[in-house]
Amino acid sequence: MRIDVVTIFPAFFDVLEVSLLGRARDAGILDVRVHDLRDFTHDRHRTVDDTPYGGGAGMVMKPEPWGQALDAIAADATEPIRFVFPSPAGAVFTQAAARSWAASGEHLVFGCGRYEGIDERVFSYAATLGEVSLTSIGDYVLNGGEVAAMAMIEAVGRLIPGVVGNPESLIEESHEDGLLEYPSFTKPAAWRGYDVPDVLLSGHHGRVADWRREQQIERTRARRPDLLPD
Ligand code: 6GU
Repeated sequence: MRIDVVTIFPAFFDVLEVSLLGRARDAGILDVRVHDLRDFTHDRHRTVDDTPYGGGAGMVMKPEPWGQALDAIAADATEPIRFVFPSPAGAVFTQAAARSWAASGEHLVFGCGRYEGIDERVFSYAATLGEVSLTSIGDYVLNGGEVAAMAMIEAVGRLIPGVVGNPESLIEESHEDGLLEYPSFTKPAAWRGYDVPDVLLSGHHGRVADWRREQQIERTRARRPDLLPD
């Protein structure tokens, strides 16, 4: 899977070299390329922002460097592109979106804005080159799209076959079946006065499965009732 990132802070993405995603890159399963937006400027100061028309606080990212960056990426794309612009004003990213993007065969391009955002015309222009998603990772505010893009890259990347060693671990986890994950325990069976639930030591697979399902429903009701049908 091909993923490009455009940012004024390429160093945020250095962590893509570690852990499972790093191994997937080394193995050629994920091809992630990070671009510095300032490389697409032409003035001495490598300017990427300017004051907002209509006034107001903060600065807005200028459209010209973005246009050049998106053109350069589109010019050497071999698959249909989905441009993802992380934005607290976007639709909320979900496991369903991660699944859909991972399965689509699309080339993902993350456009990370800073300041008060990107000139709105960039999104219209991007839509002439591919699909466009403005996507938030939750109802809180970050300083820019980089951390949100990292979260989405990890969520999508781990669904690409071969990135996660044991595909079964992808099935039994929070959100895949619409419920939170059941609690997990390992040895020792007794630790600092806390015991592993007897049912898990019983060797009775049917009872274990029933107990785990009850736990999933119970914690979803307690922690995330919004996920349950009314
Ligand atoms: Cl995608 N960007 C920013 N700046 N803040 C956020 C976000 C994204 N998602 C939640 N908060």
